[in-house]
Order: sequence, then structure tokens, then C-alpha cells
Amino acid sequence: LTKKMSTGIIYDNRMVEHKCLWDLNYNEKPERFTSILQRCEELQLLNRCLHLKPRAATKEELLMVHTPEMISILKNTAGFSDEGALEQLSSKYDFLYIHPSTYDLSLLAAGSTVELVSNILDGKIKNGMAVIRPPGHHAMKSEYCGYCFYNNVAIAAQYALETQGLKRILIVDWDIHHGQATQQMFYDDPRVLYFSIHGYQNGAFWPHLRESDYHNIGRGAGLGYNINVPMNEIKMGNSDYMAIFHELLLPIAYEFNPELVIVSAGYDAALGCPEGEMEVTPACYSHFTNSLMGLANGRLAVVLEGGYCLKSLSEGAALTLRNLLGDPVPLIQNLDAPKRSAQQAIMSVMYVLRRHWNCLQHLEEFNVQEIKDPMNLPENKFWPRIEFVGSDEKPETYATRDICPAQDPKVAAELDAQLDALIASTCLDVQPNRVGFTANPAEPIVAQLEIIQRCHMIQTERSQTSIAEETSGFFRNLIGSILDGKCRSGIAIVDKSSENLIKTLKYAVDSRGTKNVMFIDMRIHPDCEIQRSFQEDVRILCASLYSGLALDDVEFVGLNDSKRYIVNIGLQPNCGDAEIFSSFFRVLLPIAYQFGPQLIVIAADSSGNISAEGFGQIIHLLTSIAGGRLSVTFENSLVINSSLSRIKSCVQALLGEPIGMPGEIHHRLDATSVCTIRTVNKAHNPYWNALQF
Ligand code: X5A
Ligand code: ZN
Repeated sequence: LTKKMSTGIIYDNRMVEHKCLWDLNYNEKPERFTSILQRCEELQLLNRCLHLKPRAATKEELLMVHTPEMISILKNTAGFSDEGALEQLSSKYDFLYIHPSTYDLSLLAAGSTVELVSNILDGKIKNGMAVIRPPGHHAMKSEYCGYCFYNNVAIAAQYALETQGLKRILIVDWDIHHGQATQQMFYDDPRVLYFSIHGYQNGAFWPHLRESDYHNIGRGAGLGYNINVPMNEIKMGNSDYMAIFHELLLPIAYEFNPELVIVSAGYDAALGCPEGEMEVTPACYSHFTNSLMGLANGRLAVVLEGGYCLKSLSEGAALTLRNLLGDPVPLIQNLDAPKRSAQQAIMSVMYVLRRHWNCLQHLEEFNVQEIKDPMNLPENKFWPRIEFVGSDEKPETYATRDICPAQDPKVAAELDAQLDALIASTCLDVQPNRVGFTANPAEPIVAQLEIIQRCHMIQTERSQTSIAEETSGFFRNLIGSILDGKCRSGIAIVDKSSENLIKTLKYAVDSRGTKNVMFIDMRIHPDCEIQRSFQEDVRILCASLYSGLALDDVEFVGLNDSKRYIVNIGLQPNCGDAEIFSSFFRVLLPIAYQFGPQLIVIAADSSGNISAEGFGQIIHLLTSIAGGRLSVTFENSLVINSSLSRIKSCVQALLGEPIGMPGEIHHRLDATSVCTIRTVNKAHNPYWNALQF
């Protein structure tokens, strides 16, 4: 049996020492660090992690991305007790304070990030989180900036490239500020895909740089490997961020196929953060995290950057860690259409990158009217500073107090109450068994699947009457254990599933009162009977995603009041993972998120053109929804090798173990499939407003 790999955590208690001596209310304050650890402790997450030993970065490591002056200037301040001199030096930089401990702690922050990444690459841990300060993503080659001294994430990425020979690293920067420094460091490098979602406000949002806009997509060999999603409005929330993940980040990430994913994890886009003024809920960070965990064999390093509302920061960070540990992803509700300006940002990014990424090619016939011209922006008072990097326009001194406008106390109290309610309603139950398993007892396939031993057997009485009856008992017990909270998810290998699926779905909604269930038929011949049984039932969404003979019109969306609850994605028999992934990201996943089911039931078999890995990845991505309550039924009529590997990959996904990557998603999409996806998308977008693209 393979050993279950753990989640690492790295931090150093000395990191509370770094503080602003002349402005104790400065946003980047020690309580950020303590509140995160305290929340992780409360949720009993720390004792489940492998604790890595923090260490200082070496000079060689720093010099991989910084100049020698970046070391010496700060080194000269170490232990220095003249507060006035520290304040004066700090004023030379854009948003910065230096404390006598800053030099040592910046080295520790950078070194700990390298340590986290190297432990992941050595296979000592599966994934992990660095709870560190000072943060890093604004620290440029030779300029401290934005509370940052050394670029922790960039150093760790460069370390992975240079000493471990990695060829593809994905850096996701979900901090509300653009990590301009990280962008600069890898701008020419196709080995590092930098993807940042940040506030922009047409340049009015700090750091006020033109280089943060969407048209900056890399240079030379690195062209296409720098992606900025700038947001020009405040109050962006879960719907906007999930759209960015589904429409851009995930398709591109899967096509890029990284060997390592590093997150510049700021929590300043979270609800309540006065810096970001955005509205991402803490639970949404679990979704971000989970959706990246299928990549790179699960090698994911989450590194703290910003986040200045202690409540949403600590909750968001704790839920991120909890997700790394494999706990279920909390539900996020009330997803809506992304805001118009978020849609514009997404479309602008698609437009500039469409020639670089196959997954964006469906946008050839783009409505260019929708795209803002990055060179022709409205006036704003920051433009003189906008070419800040490498220009002489830099001001002599900067403010040394934090000038983030004080929040209206009434608004702050409301936000606080809203956060308390959200935190209280986040379901924290962890089921005693991760994956339930059931099969016809004599089923030979079970003996061939070692991985099944890691599942929880669900005992079922053998039926004396018929196989159909027996199967129906299996299903009921499996779904029952999931709904009872005994198992998080389940898998069944059975005969004669079709007629029993209808009974099972009815059992879930009628007998168990489940509010809504999503059924996904991924078999080569989806069953018309199932769809017909529920075509007028708003509680059950019946989707099919298959590559075989057309089941029904792909434009059919259901009848009467339940229009929208039938989703048919019938792809060409010659399609493969690329087309299936595209339909999944562009249609099925956004609909699934918006539907927000309490339970997902999937019917699968061994046919169709999806690879075992592709299938596992889709199952993994679906575990974000419905709190992970997902059951997969495999038809065993065709017990062949391809079904063995598909079942294995599926169980791996349900167990939270690394799943491989589908091989074939790097080619242009089959034109007919693109057409089908577009048709289904068009048929459904009057009903599901998440489908805007
Ligand atoms: C790491 C980070 C932000 C600096 C903001 C200055 N820096 N207004 O979030
Ligand atoms: Zn930030």
C-alpha cells in the first residue's frame, strides 16, 4: 500500500516581531500571523500537519532573483534601534516599514518558502502552506515594495527551476494586489506561468501600473505565459472569481500541465478587507485551493501574502489549509452571473491570449466592442507614477503611515456580523469514511483493484429475487450512507444500473428529502429513460456528457417549468480529453456550481474517449460541489482493462490522492465539438447566467 502523504506547514513564531514602530495600526501587522495560527489551532488543523523547520534563505538563493544591494541595505538595519533612521529609510520605498527584526525575518520567510517547495519536490509532503511574514510578491529585483522585502514565491520558483530542473511551474496569485515583481521576474520565461487576479480600477488601484493590465502577456519565449486579470470595479465576489477560475485559470492550467503549483495566497480580496474592498467569502478559498489540487500530481505550495481583515484572513487561510488536508469543501451558495466588468476583464484576457492557448480558440469570432483599449484609459491622478518601474519619475519619499481610509464603523460592524454568520454556517463535519464501496459480491473486478481496499465496504444483503433488485439495494445503501454522513462519497460496481438509477434518484429526493440532485450520465449510451423520468422535475438536474451516438437534441433543455434541468453535451465519437475538458469547464462545471446540488450521482462505464486520468480529474473537480457528496456507479458489463484504470483513477480522486494528467489536451479542439459546446452553451445561457462566454 502506498503511504498516505501528509500536508506540511511551515512558520516561525519570531515572525510576530516585525511591526511598524511608528504606526501600530499599520495594516501589515503581527496579529495577521497570530490570528491565522489561532484559527488553524481552533479547527485542530495544526496537529494534522507535518511541521517543517523554518530556516533563513541563503545568500545564493536571494541572489537568484535579487541584487546584492537588496541584501546589504536591509542587512545594515538588522538590530538597528534608531527608530527615526528606520522610518527615514522606509520612506524611500512605496508602502514599507522596517523593524530591527525585519532582515532576519525576511530571510526566514524566503527560506521557509524554499523549504516548503523543496519538501514537496522531494516527496516528503504532498502539499503545504507557509504562514509567513513579511510577504513577498511586490519585492522586485532591486526594490523593496508594498510590505515586501524578498520575493518568497519567486525565489522558491527559481530554486525549483535551477536546482530541481523543473520545466513548468504555475504561479497563481490571488492576492488583491498585482504581484508586479513576480511578473517582472518571469516575464521572458515560458517555464513559469504567472496568473494573477487583482484589483486595477483602470490604474487607480495600487500599485498603479500599466504593466498590471491584461495586455501584458509576457515577452519573447515567455509570450503567452503571463496572465493578468485586472478588475476595474470593487465588490467583486465569489461569482466573479469562480467565473475567472472556470473560464480562464483552470482550462489554461490543465493545458499548461504544471509540475508544481505555487500560490501567492493573499486574503485581501476577502469580504471585510479594507484594502481590497472585494467580497470573496472565506469558503471560496477552499474552492480555489481544491480546484488546483488535481494539477501537478497534487504538488501545491500555498504561500501567504496579504490579507488585512483579521477575521476573513484567518478563516480564509484556515479553510485553505483544511482543504489541503483533504477535508470536504464547504458549500458556496447564491452564485450569480459575474459582474459586467468582470465579464469584460475575462473577455479581454481571452482575446489577447486566444492564439497562445488552444482552450481559448473558441473565441475566434470575438465581439471586440466589448474589449477596453488598455492604451486609452480614463484620466486618473496616478498616471504620472504609472511607469514607475525603471523610470526616474519615482517620488523622493513615500508615506510611512498606512493611509488606507478608515472604515465607516457602521459598515465595519455589518461586515463583521456578516462574516460571523458565514463562519458559523460553514459546515465543518468530516465523515468517518471517505469513500464507500459496494459491488455485486461475486464481481471479479474487485479482486483486481487493490485501491478498493482503502474504501469502506458497505454491506448489503444479497437479494434472493433478482440482480436488479440486488443492485437497487446496493445503490440505496450507498446513497443512504452518503446522506447519513457515514461516507463522504461512494463508488458502486454493479450490473443493470440503468433502471435502478431512476429509483435511486427518486429515493434521494422523495424518501430522503434531498433538495436537489445532479445526475451526470457519462456512459457511451446515456439513458433516455432517466432524462424522460425527470424532464419535469426541478429537483433533479440531468446532464449527459458523452462521446457516442447522439442521445437527443443538444438544444433540448427540459420541459415547461423545468427548462434548464436537462443538459445534453453530445460530442463527436472522435473527440478526446481536450473536447471533454472544454465542455466541462465551459458548460457543466459553471452550471453545476450555480445549481448547487446537495448530492451528485454519476453513471459511468468503460467506453467513450476520455482517458482514465481525464475522468479522475473531472471527478476531482466535482468534489468541490455538494460538500463532496458524490457517488459514481460503474457498469460492469464490460470488465476490461480500460475500466480498471478508469475506476482506479476515480477512486484516487475520491480518496484525495494524486491523479495523473490527461495526455492529449494540447491540440486544437475538434471543430464540430466546439460547435456543439457553443450550441449547448447558447441553449442554456438564458437559464444559467454563469454561462456568459
Ligand atoms: C502584500 C500586500 C499590499 C500593499 C498595499 C499598499 N501588499 N496599499 O498585500
Ligand atoms: Zn495584497
